Amino acid sequence: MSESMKYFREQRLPHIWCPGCGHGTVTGALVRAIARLNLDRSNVVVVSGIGCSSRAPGYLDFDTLHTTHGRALAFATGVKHSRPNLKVIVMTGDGDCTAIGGNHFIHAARRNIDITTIVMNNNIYGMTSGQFSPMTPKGMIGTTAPYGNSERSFDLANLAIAAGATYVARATAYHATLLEDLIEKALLNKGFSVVEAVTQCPTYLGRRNKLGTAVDMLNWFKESAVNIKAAKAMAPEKLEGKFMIGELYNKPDSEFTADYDQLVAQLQRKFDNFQGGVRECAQNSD
Ligand SMILES: Cc1ncc(C[n+]2csc(CCOP(=O)(O)OP(=O)(O)O)c2C)c(N)n1
Ligand code: SF4
Repeated sequence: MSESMKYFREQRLPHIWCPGCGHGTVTGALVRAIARLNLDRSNVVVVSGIGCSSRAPGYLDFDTLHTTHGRALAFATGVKHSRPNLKVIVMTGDGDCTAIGGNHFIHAARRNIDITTIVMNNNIYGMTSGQFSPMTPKGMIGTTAPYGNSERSFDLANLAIAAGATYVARATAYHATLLEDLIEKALLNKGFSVVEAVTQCPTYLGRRNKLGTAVDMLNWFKESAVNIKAAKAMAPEKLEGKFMIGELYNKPDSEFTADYDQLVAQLQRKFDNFQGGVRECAQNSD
């Protein structure tokens, strides 16, 4: 039995995902990263919203919270704020995180709260049968965009960086080893970390857009993703139609719960001094 299997609730298997779905690959990468860091199971909390991707924590043997659609980061913020010693991880989908959950996402980034967020981006709402999400590329077909999506999509990594996240990375279900490495680094960052895991939904995105099988979709990731380190040496025309993977941003900064605790300690000292002063006054007036 592999070392990482100890983190699974085997009695909850088999999982609900369709054959060829990329969500299992991403879940595997997270669990292997946790195993590498040998994190204590009783200190890890995994939180999700609603969606096929958000079912992942149900298979994991940590304290897990399967919450409401879009609210994973709100629940996770509550957990981290009340118990800052815990390692809090969010597993979310592109719809869950960037549509209904978009506001929570930018504010968690702004606070730089120490939460590692794995966004399983399959560019579609899988669970509810393929409506377009804020990350569906323009022109792609979804059940709510039968003639092609006419909206522009978010660049999640740039959004996270602009909002204040201190670690931002991207990999795909094809680049599973890189994904594991990046999640490990994200878990080590003391601050808001985002790993965008580009995954395939062959059932809805793939089928409706005639992208072929899950293997064809993985091959497309292989051909279209360029590591940011390699991209630096490439001519712009070679990068047309490609997307970047690897570590996109890594600039640690002060973290919300640590700052908050410091503020509380400062106020406590002031309060203690004030109470000491009051006691002295009372004694002098006796
Ligand atoms: C408040 C609310 N609105 C809408 C839904 C319906 N809903 C459930 S899952 C989902 C989309 C999930 O998409 P995504 O987060 O991209 O995950 P995926 O299923 O693709 O992994 C939606 C819209 C809901 N459960 N609750
Ligand atoms: S509908 Fe798509 S995202 Fe959901 S389990 Fe199936 S392949 Fe995965």
